[in-house]
Amino acid sequence: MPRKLAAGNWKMNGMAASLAEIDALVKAHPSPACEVLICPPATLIAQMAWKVGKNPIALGGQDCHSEASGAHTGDISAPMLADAGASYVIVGHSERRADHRETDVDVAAKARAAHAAGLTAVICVGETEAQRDAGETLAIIGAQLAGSLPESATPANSVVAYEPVWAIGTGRTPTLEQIGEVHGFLRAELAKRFEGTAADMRLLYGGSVKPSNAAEIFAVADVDGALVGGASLKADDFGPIVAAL
Ligand code: G2H
Repeated sequence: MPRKLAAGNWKMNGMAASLAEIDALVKAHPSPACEVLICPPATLIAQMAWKVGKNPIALGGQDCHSEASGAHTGDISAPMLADAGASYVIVGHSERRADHRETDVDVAAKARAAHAAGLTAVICVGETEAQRDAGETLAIIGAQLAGSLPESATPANSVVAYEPVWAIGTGRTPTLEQIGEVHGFLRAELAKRFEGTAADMRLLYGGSVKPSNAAEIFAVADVDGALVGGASLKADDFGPIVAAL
């Protein structure tokens, strides 16, 4: 498996017509140098899995319940995502933390469920603008990381995505130095827990990644790829981001 990961988070965008983007992406994804992951709405995963076929594009959910099954109207479990063709699931995205009041404890439970279902969990952390302005960024990120990574996490079954909340969908990005500082901090924190193997865990940057800034962000130390929202919806945008990795 390639180390670099370009992950597209379609959020609540995409209907059956959007499957055409997968055809274009399959054609545009030329290189085995990086792994490509698309996390569409759950309604599209099974159809997308059929479209992707044997092409090297992984699929993921955008959230999962912490239980494998049961009376939880409207929720989707990790085994259901796996059954539909997913091999990844995003947990703890700041939009889930804000819209659904998910805590670190909730996120860890979801990641644990993902691991139990054989999925790789993409565990998101990130500070708000007020927290950054207050000089609390590393303390917040450290606490979120410690609280959101379950005991089942390993560098093989987990990916950490740093997504500053103020950079999501705003067109604003941290400086390369700020990204490097947080990613270096994440790596150092992971090294305390995964002695000798922390370098194997992939660290993604997310927040207003686009074709014009992808290459410089990917060149930052300890950035192993990106979690891309708006610019993952069209193969014409996502293709060049993949190519920049
Ligand atoms: C951050 C990102 C995808 P965008 O949420 O997870 O979205 O690239 O649109 O800022």
